[in-house]
Amino acid sequence: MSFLHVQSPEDILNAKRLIVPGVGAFAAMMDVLNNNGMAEALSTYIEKDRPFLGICLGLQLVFESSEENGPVRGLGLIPGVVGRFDSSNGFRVPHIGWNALDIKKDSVILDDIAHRHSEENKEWISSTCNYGIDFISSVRRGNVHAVQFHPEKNVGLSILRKFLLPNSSMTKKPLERKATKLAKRVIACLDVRTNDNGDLVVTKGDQYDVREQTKDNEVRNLGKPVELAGQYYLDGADEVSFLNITGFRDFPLGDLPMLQILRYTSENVFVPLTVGGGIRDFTDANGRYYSSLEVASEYFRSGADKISIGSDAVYAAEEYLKTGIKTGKSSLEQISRVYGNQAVVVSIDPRRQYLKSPDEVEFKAVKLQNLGPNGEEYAWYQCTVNGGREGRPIGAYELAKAVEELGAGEILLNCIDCDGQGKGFDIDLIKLVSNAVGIPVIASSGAGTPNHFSEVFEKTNASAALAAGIFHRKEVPIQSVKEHLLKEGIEVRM
Ligand code: 1PR
Repeated sequence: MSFLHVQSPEDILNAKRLIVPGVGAFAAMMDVLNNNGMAEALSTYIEKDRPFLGICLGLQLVFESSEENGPVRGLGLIPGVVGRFDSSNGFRVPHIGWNALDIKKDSVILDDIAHRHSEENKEWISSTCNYGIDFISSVRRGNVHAVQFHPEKNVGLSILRKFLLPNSSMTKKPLERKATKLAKRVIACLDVRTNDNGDLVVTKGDQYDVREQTKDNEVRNLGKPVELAGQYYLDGADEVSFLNITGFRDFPLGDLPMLQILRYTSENVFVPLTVGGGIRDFTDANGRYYSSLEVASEYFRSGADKISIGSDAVYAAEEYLKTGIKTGKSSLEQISRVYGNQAVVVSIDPRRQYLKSPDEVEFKAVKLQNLGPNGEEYAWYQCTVNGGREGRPIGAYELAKAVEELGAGEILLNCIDCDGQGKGFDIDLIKLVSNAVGIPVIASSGAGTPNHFSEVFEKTNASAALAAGIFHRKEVPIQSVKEHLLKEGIEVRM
């Protein structure tokens, strides 16, 4: 079997089997398809019932229209509008993570991954999922299949095999179907930077200081990025994040090893990969200008499912709060317009600033569970840029709300005070931010025991919890964190 990357409408019409994979925003995709004649070719191909597999956007495009950036018209081959979830019922939007399917009887490509059949067999729907409401997670008619989720990861390989080789079947026993509830995610994070010998290593800081407290003051080296990521995937991590922590000063496209790391990692790691660090507009020494969109595109092409923006999102939020205008020009807005907000994470690096009274500052403050060093009862969380080196005049609460409006699909909420301390997540901070926004929040910094994970899920609205040090130092395996969560009645993907 040979694979061809489609370049023209003719390539579509000549294909024996066609896969349209996702990651993108609806309007940007339809622009491309309409402008080069591919929309028409796709309609012809699908109308003739030739073998088609749409993934995510590839499913959405066959419907009449989408609300994502619009309304914007799709191919109109299946009646219906792709709508936005209603976040007013307390469910976070976008729907990111691992969920089970309710598979109907004529799914075919899903037959190897579950065996529960439903009496319901509407014309197109081959499976549904539940997120407060039942929604369509896949459609099928004849040779035309499309799935809303990304099946290329993990058990999804069997879906691709079934589409490409319809007569094959798995030797493994089909998986049992579980209740459909979005699982809380456990994420392994790898802070990556070049050490003093010029090698790209996984490092780990204490309150963001990644250098050993020795005479040589060398960068702490906790292992090789590709190897560790592969290990965390095998250990059951739901996602893996790479943060290029010196990206704010080194241009990421000049940092080719980082792109290579992504390429090698994505060959063996079949859970979503996020990469952050240095995503911003950049002009190199020769005067060549690179937009943040080009930087992000290179990361996506190299295997990232999501990109994460730190410093540049702080500047964008400050500007937006000052002017009240969405210019559409910030890296956050540009990348989310083209790739969709589910692909854009904003990483926040706040530092606690203690207060005697919440009225001392214009930023949202919290009443602390534990008093500050001088008996302070309150704190606000000051955002920083450049890896915690510079405090900015904006709080984590204000930043989170602003970046949600600008198009962020998820927040990675670090805390400089807790980073590397192993004393637990900053519950006050995570409560503050996860109650302020409707997008998923990843709790980060401070995990030391499995109990810290259950605590953060029980006491806050975090959708995921991220840790680094305890996994790198092999103090707590990912599997035991998940077993503990399961024992505590918290839904996880085992
Ligand atoms: O500003 O867009 O270039 O992005 C820089 C990115 O690099 C940001 O996401 C920022 O959080 C990250 N970063 C910068 N400097 C550091 C540092 O440590 N010196 N790392 C850094 C952030 C925090 C977490 C860490 C958790 C969990 N590291 O990623 O993994 O705190 O740690 P723990 O479980 O050991 O407590 P830009």
